[in-house]
Amino acid sequence: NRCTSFLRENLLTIFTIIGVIAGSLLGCGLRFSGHEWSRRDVMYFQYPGELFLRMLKSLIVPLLVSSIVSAIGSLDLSLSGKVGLRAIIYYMTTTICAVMLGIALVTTIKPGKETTYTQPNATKVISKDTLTSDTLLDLIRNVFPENLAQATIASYRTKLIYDKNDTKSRLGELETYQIQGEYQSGSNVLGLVCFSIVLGITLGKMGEKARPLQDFFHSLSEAMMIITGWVIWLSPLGVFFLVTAKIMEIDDFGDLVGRLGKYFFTVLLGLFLHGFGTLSILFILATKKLPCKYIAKMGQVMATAFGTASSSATMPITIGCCDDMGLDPRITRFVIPIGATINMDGTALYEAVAAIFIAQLRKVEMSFGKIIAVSVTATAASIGAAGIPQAGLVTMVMVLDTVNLPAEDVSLILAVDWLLDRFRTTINVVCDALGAIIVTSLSQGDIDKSRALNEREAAPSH
Ligand code: DAS
Repeated sequence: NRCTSFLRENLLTIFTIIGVIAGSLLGCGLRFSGHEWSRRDVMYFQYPGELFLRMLKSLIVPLLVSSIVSAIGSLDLSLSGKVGLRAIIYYMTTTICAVMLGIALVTTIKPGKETTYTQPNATKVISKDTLTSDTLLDLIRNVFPENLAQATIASYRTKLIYDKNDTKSRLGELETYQIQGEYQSGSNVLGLVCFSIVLGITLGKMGEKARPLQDFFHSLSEAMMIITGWVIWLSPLGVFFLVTAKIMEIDDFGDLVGRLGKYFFTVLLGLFLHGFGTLSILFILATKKLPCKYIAKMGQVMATAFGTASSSATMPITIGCCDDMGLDPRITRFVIPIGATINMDGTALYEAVAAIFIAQLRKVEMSFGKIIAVSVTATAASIGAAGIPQAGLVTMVMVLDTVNLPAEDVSLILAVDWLLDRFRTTINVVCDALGAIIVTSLSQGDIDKSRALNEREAAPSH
């Protein structure tokens, strides 16, 4: 009956993983059936999956704001300060480790050395109001959005337009490869996070006067988690259709095993070593426990992250997973939404590897100074990237700009980005979840002290 209880507990995860595998098989079957699928066919297959993704995305803003505000508001200020500091130190440490690991691997394996460089016929069209070289200033500017309601609407897109005769797309008409990175909304979600933190601190300071607002945000957060519990049951079908449609529209697999094979392997190796090396070591150092039994409980989170390629959409499920692990919900609802927005180790590693891979393709020597520049901008770009599909590809334009590589070269790695995105998103989410466990464990002493203090204050004076 241990087996049956395991199956019952993990039924949804097992079916979601089956959804990913079945979607991959059907996608390959349809892709290699020889039938030319039109964009409309692909859209029909993608449609149910897109609805699932939109349901999860619609929870992001109300859950993010209500969780952060209610969590910080319910912690006393000194405790929330310590928790926040520990979380930021964890995020920066893991992201910098990921970038360094990525750079060590790409400069050792040199995936771009003997690969022939073919000038992409993609003319990058960046409309005037989007990415410019002062993106770092954009990123900081968006931490303070002038209009909260608008904060998650602005989208940003790079149009890589293949000219007709060279387009590798099998979908016929001139394919404008829009990577809708919603880069601005990614930064603007940063703005919501910043506002929520400030509001949470304010409610904490206001004490009893803030009770109505505090209760409102607490109830809103709980309500969002209940809705998440309903939506999550659609995961197997949702990821099945998302993966099927994505594979149906892949231009050519040749890149995957040919020109980009070594690059693909370098990124995967980096993500694997970071996930099961760096993060595990940090986890053991911080909690004195082995991470495996916790990672074993993250199956649904990893399957959803892999299926949707969106860490923001997976965020409600990550919070639910931490609740199931018995973590303090005030800590979880504080650090997970922030982590899902700014802590993307997988993306940071990927952007550092991709930028140096492209430099190798172009036979551009990377001086130590340039490598440092790539490290800094890859870290910043991962903070600025939104938790949505292929956001890391979009913000990588910022990394290329820094080392004077043309942004069009993003199109050189486009062919495999849809798959690497899924792996790096899974690492992003696992890092966030492990972070919640680590921060809770490091803050346990402060939590107990704060609880004892509150109980003493609440106890009737004798
Ligand atoms: N897909 C992004 C995420 O959701 C990561 C990326 O694009 O790099 O985390």
